[in-house]
Amino acid sequence: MKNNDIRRAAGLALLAVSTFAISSAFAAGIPGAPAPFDKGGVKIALVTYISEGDFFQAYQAGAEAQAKALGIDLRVFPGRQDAAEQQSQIEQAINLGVQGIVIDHGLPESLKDVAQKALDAGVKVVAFDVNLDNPKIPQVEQNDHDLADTILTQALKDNGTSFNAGYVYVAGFAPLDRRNEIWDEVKKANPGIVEKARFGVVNGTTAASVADQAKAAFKANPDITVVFAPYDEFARGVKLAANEGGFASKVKIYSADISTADIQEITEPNSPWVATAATNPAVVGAVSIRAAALLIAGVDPGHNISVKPALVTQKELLDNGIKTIEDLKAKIPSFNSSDAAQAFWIPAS
Ligand code: SR1
Repeated sequence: MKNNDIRRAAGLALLAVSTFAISSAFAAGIPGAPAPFDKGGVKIALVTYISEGDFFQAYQAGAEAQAKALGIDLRVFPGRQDAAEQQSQIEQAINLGVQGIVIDHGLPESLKDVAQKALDAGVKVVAFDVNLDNPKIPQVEQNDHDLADTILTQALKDNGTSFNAGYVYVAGFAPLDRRNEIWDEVKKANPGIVEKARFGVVNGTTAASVADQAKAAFKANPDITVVFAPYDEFARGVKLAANEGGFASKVKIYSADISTADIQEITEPNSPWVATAATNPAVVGAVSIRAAALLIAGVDPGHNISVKPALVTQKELLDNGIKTIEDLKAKIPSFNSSDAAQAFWIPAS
């Protein structure tokens, strides 16, 4: 190791240690909880692949709140859509001596080996929305088949079974791949649906990049009337393109996910974004931490852990004056909490 590398490693270790020291000030243990939660001092890493956007920020906030309630020192490694960096962050987490790692999205090929390395080191691993294909690693998801089925059923209800569609998709992301399976089924069952354009990108500025692609797609296919954009950053991009290109009045956008900013976009006058199917990402973040905590306590949380999505339409938001996620929590019980990965000793977040 060169001197620069040694200094960098020492700096990272110091940063990590001080992060733990600050956040563990309240970690005195939970009376009646199984070890090691009865004494406290449990360390978990949340290693993300995507950190931009409302969904991922809310997911992280939910994970942090649940970690705090459990007295866990949570170290968050923010992803930058960089597979090599995410891999190296998992290595760092193992070296820091965490008891658990939550891997949030990523590319399976770059993660399977390092996840196995963590397991071999005795670290418990939970995967959210990345299929690590390992019986020892529970998989958390938002029931993406159900999610896609829910939103596409609404699209058929609004538009009938024959329409020209645009579709936003990037292969390789587990939730998008699962949603794509349902899109394929719906097209097969309804031959009147014609997919005129397919585009998509996931990067640090997904919405803006998708907007550029959508502009070109609308220009080349002015007869598109429905866009399936099953990620809120995709939907924002398509909406921007539809507004700027003058297509907003004849296009309807169906998406996944929701946030307070999304609610504003959906409910603004003449918005083409008419419905979404979504969970509260903060609830999913909390579930991911609870699954890791159960594993650390020696309890099997189950292999497939699912948080059920709900349909949210523009009409419902407008009719009920819903402006924020907090407002939505009052209407949709599953936006407050989930039964997944619960135990009597786990406090609510
Ligand atoms: C690039 S994958 C984006 C999706 O991940 C989460 O499952 C969110 O629902 C989002 O749509």
